[in-house]
Amino acid sequence: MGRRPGVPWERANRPYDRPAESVIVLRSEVAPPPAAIQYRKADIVNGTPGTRTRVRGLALVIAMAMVVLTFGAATAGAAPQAKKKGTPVLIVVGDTAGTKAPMTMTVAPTSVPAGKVTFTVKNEGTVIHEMVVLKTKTPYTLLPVVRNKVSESTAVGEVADIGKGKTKSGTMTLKAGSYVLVCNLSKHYGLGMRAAFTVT
Ligand SMILES: [Cu+2]
Repeated sequence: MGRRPGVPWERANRPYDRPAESVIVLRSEVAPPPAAIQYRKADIVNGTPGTRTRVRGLALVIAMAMVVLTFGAATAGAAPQAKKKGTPVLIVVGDTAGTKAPMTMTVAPTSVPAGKVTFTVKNEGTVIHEMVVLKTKTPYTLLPVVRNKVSESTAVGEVADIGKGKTKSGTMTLKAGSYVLVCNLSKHYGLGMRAAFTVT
């Protein structure tokens, strides 16, 4: 540092004697703060440190709520179709040699609440079968048989003509009471295609 003529050495070289502009230039030359500090500053601008994380968490909750609402709406939209079906009851009918051997009919469950009931009948036999719903208090093994069949005067519904190896469904509205399920093709009732059923 050379001494300028006319200016005392101390004054020419003391920093606080520089114009304000010089001070600003000097500040801009200062290295930027480390990245970690910049991030913290950014967080503080948005609120307290950690706010960003909370904001992201809230966004996730809202997104999940929207998914649930969308799913709910879809379910509600499908509701009318679901209403067509009733309490499910699975019936399996079977035979091993047509009318030359005993036949079977299994029902599950054997009791359902009053209202719509959807019977799904699976034919595991070798010939065609059917499933008729009779409302009667007569025990299921004691229905009178006339010309190889029982009376269908109290029938409230049926799942007709289920081919060998086929499965067919039918929905009907049932009141509380005692019922008998039968296959009323010639001789089938007598060979064992009958079951008790209760609606409560
Ligand atoms: Cu049958």
